[in-house]
Amino acid sequence: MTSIALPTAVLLLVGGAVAVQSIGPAAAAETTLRAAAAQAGLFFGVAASPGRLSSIVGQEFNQLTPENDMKPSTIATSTGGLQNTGNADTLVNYAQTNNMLVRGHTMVWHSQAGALQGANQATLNTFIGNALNRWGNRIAYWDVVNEALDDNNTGRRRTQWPHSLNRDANGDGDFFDAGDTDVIRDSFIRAKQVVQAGGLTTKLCINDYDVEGLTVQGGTQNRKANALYDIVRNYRQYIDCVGFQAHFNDNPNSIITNDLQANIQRFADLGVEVHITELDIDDDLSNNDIGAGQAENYRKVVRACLNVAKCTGITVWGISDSESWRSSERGLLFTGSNGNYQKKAAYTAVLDELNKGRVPINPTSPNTPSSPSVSPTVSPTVSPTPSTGCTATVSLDSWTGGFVATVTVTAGTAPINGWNVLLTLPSGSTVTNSWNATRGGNSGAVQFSNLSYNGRVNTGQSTQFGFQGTGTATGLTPVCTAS
Ligand code: 9MR
Repeated sequence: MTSIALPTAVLLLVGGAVAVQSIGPAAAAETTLRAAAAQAGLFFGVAASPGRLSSIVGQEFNQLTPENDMKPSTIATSTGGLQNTGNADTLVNYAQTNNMLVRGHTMVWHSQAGALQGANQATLNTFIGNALNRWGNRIAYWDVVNEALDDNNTGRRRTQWPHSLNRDANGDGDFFDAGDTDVIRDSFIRAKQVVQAGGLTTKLCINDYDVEGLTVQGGTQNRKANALYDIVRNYRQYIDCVGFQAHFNDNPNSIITNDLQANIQRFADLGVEVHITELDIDDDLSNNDIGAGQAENYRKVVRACLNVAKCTGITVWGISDSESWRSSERGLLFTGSNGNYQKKAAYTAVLDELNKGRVPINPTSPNTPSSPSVSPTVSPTVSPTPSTGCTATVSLDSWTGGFVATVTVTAGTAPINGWNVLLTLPSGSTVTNSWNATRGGNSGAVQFSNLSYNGRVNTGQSTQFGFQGTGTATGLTPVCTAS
């Protein structure tokens, strides 16, 4: 007798209408990181060099980043040509044989620039073209620009080469205007041209560290993350993906915060893929907002990515603790060396979390009570308020005790040159952080105005700003005034 397995169907009564929700059988738990990640719809990768290509690499991971072998210090000549590509080729070939994606790392970077150090934009462009064309579609993602932003949460660009090429023509404090020179913009424009000319599918990424949370230790806003957000927003047509390096350690700007998921989400909302690109977590993370052991911290990071559909991959920065660039922090998933590796508790936690998939499991678990990294509810609200020249709508990501609001400002029947949005928060709610707007006030009636680069909005077009807060923000009725 033949038996046919049917998917289970449940009938739900929703607002008087009957909806059918089909529930497939629970997916079987996978036993490798790559299989569990693939089942959840993302890649799980590792950084490696040719000397570290033991069998575990192909067994456990489905993405590979050359840890050092594609850096300009290894492969660039002073005129933007290529040299010494042997190790890079070995890694790309290994990845192909083992069905792994490759992330090229990296092109435009102040560090490890080798013969390219001090080059002008034309030479950088030559190198960008050569590097992209050398491996073509065998590289799925390239870090075109790496670590462009200053340390210590200043929110400023670095000033050393290659950013010393930058010019702020009108002196307004940013490099986004047509008359400005911006090595980030020009490098991405070049990369995009090469991709389009060659019909490549390679995606172009910007990568940085200390950009992971909306806030840093103590709840201070993460200006570096905000600056990266502004860059991606302004150059969205050239940038396909954003890498959060995620080297989590005791530096106050490098801790894991509860708003990691909200930050991933705001970048995803720009339409780019987000990746965790260089993950390692100090096993003694004492200044940690989340405050848990290493395995639990790994779990939180993986969950934050899984909960955002456009977070499409996680890469750990090495296989084992002792072979890591930060061996004393024991930040990786395995111990051991030279191909003889042992799984740590962190490995088991990552595998388990990946196996839960993208849908948050047990969102009311006491382990995850009020964290924005778990089960946000998305509830769009529309402004009913008529306004002069513009309208504003609010979309909310809420969790118990907090929220992130994204406000869309739309010009009416004429272009506007500036805008002002007034919102009245419920009593007890406080804004802790905002981006893409200047803000007056933190509670009660809070006023947001455009910055220099996003005041001009053409007829029917929109721009967005956002803010994060504690408490609730349901039922907001924004009043938009154009200038
Ligand atoms: O892990 C890399 C280490 O082997 C190199 O000595 C070091 C040189 O700068 O670069 C390390 O990788 C870095 C990566 O390229 C960019 N983000 C920070 C990584 C850790 O320093």
